Amino acid sequence: MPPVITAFAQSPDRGRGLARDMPVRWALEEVGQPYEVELVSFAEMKQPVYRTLQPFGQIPTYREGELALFESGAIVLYIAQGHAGLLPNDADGRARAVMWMFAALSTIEPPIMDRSMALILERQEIWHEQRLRLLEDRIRTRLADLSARLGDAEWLDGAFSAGDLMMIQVLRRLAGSELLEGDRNLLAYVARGEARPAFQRAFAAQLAVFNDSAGN
Ligand code: GTB
Repeated sequence: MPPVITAFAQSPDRGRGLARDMPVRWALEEVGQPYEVELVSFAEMKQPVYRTLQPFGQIPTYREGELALFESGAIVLYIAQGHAGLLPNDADGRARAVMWMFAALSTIEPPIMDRSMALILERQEIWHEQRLRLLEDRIRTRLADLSARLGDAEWLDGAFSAGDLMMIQVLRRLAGSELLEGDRNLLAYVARGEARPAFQRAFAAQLAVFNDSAGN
């Protein structure tokens, strides 16, 4: 039986590949592992039966035999550890790829998520502009450091790895913003990730869900 992941039946991102089933789909495509998708509504995600899989009532989850996982980063790591293609063979290289996954999720993503939330939830507040400037300055600093570290390399540490996958997915949340557009190096890095055939297949699969749900 192929693994089964859960994803939004109706994704609020309208198929832009920003929901967190995207990195899981991308990882599965990179390693050539077929998978099935169970689509869940917001109401279903909050039911006790779903919360046995995901205590916070969120997507994605991953089931394979007796194993049930949640947290997109943990799922991508599990997939990467079980297949060739997303982690280097040598122990030091593997540890560094995992380090980059953590850097994506715990150093780069937090201010980016805070900005997304501020744009959605805090526009009416009198302090919105001030907070947005502060968050964007924080993001700029992080991106400049990341860009300097990447330099003119293709990927963060040798061959493409799960670290790049998570980092590129996090950076994609800034698509269309001058924060990313203003850094040609990182913009090209994201474009290289998005050009990978595995990314394209994953993106097409989640977009098809949106198109079906919208009757397109
Ligand atoms: N840390 C968890 C993980 O990485 O798996 C976070 C999971 C999570 O945030 N899931 C979101 C969810 O299920 C969907 S991806 N939310 C429903 C809820 O909490 O009730 C986050 C997301 C949502 C929407 C957009 N968007 O519209 O662009 C992008 C990303």
